Amino acid sequence: MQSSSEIKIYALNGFSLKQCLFVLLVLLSLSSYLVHAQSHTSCSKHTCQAPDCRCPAHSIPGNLKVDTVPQMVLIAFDDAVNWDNWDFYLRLLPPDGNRKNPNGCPISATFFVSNNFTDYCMVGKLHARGMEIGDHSVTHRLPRKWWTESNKTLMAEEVLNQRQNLVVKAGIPVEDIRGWRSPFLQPAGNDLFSVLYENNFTYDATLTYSFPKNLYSPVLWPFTLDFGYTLVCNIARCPQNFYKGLWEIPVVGVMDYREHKLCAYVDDCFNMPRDKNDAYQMLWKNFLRNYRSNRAPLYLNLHSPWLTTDYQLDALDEFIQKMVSMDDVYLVTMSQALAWQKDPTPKERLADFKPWQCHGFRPHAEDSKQCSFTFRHKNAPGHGPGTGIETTHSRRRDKLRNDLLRSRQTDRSENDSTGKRGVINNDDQSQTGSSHSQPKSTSEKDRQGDQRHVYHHHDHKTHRPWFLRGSAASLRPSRGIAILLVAFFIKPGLISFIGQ
Ligand SMILES: *[C@@H]1O[C@H](CO)[C@@H](O)[C@H](O)[C@H]1NC(C)=O
Ligand SMILES: *[C@@H]1O[C@H](CO)[C@@H](O)[C@H](O)[C@H]1NC(C)=O
Ligand SMILES: *[C@@H]1O[C@H](CO)[C@@H](O)[C@H](O)[C@H]1NC(C)=O
Ligand SMILES: CC(=O)N[C@H]1CO[C@H](CO)[C@@H](O)[C@@H]1O
Repeated sequence: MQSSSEIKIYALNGFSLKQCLFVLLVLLSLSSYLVHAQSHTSCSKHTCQAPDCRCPAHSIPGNLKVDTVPQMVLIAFDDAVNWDNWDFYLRLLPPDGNRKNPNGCPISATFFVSNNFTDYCMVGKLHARGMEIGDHSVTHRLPRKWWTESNKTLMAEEVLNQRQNLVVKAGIPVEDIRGWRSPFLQPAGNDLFSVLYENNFTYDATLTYSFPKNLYSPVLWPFTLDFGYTLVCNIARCPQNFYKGLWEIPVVGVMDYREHKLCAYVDDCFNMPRDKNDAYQMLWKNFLRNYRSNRAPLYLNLHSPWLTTDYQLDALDEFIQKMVSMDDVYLVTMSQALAWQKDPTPKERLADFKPWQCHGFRPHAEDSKQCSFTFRHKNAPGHGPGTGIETTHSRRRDKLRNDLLRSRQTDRSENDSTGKRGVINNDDQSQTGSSHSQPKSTSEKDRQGDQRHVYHHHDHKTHRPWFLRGSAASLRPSRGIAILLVAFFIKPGLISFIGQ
């Protein structure tokens, strides 16, 4: 009977341990019911069903077995398209279509095109060769803060006027312009997402996601915003309202070649690759992470200036060649990835998968149409370095770069007071997509190095305790019942065990 004195220690003011335990268990199960009562407004397999709704998750769409899932690789270039980067695109995505996916169709990629310095004739040619063209704003203006503080009217101008530019100047059908990415990966909350939603955009590709932390964890699949954005808001302002059927293709970082830090953009790593092998290994290891875990799409976001370093261009070229040689890897556009996700098709049946067919591809589309290019090729006769065009262009570019650095410094001091820093780096280094960036001076590099991190904002939704956050964490009534049942079953045994 010595243990009964121990029991008294735990019992409170006249309540027996039995009663305490029972009350505790009842409370527990009650709370899980309450959580569920809220959850008609949260994402779960009951409230959100394929094909048009998807909660943020790692699980494979359609519950396919992992080795039947085609590994999608989503290469996306941001900013202006012009002579500064045209040759890179020709090399990586050859116009004769001889780089093919396993279904026999040419590989493709996505371009988020902003207006300033863009040659729309080139954009039209990319589109004719099966590339997806997305909307990346008219002005891509500085400072970055402008985008955070923007209102719906201003966002509508940026989004819709640029879509109109792409339609009118590049001759792209409006229904082919389905995606948006904000400059500097800087969202503007509901002021942005309501514009996208009301104007028939299919997806946004702006919101940064600061996981996975290493090269072994599975990667997030694209999801919809039917129940708002429930993940940690890495760069505020994230959308808070619900946008039924609007997809989010998250910006998931790639791990740098030292496996040390995540980079939002391939070209924006704290540890820049030192040679071709570093660059290739970085791409390859990140590929393997997806390929060997849940085969979520590999998101490779970059700016063309990264390719002005020859070994980086060579590495990406070799990487694409490697991808093309694998029989279960597909380089597709973002819209094609979403089409697959709505209709998850095992790789054996992809030959007939409609959204990945190639009837839209027109080989050598750039031969059929003569463009009068806005920005001359750096090697074009009479327009080499030192000509009027080049110097105006370079001066403008240098000014932009300085503005960008200044704005980052402003941002930084403003934000130091929060004391919180995120993992993903959202610096958008290039306004123009220039190929002439000189190797960075040490001081510039240092300054950038200082600003590797962006600020870790949490919106009010994420102030919920960790176990209630995200889609996977919502408790369901089944769990409440389970707790109650367990309570009733073990109660006599438990009490008698302790009580003896
Ligand atoms: C971009 O173009 C717009 C309109 O042509 C112009 O007003 C603006 O100054 C340009 N922005 C930059 C950063 O060059
Ligand atoms: C948005 O901001 C602009 C510039 O600050 C202002 O002129 C306009 O009235 C604002 N629109 C709304 C709807 O607040
Ligand atoms: C959006 O698409 C639907 C059908 O595809 C069409 O009826 C509607 O007019 C479109 N709305 C806008 C704003 O383009
Ligand atoms: C350390 C630092 O510079 N903190 C600044 C952060 O921003 C606020 C205003 O937004 C300044 O008052 C702080 O001095």
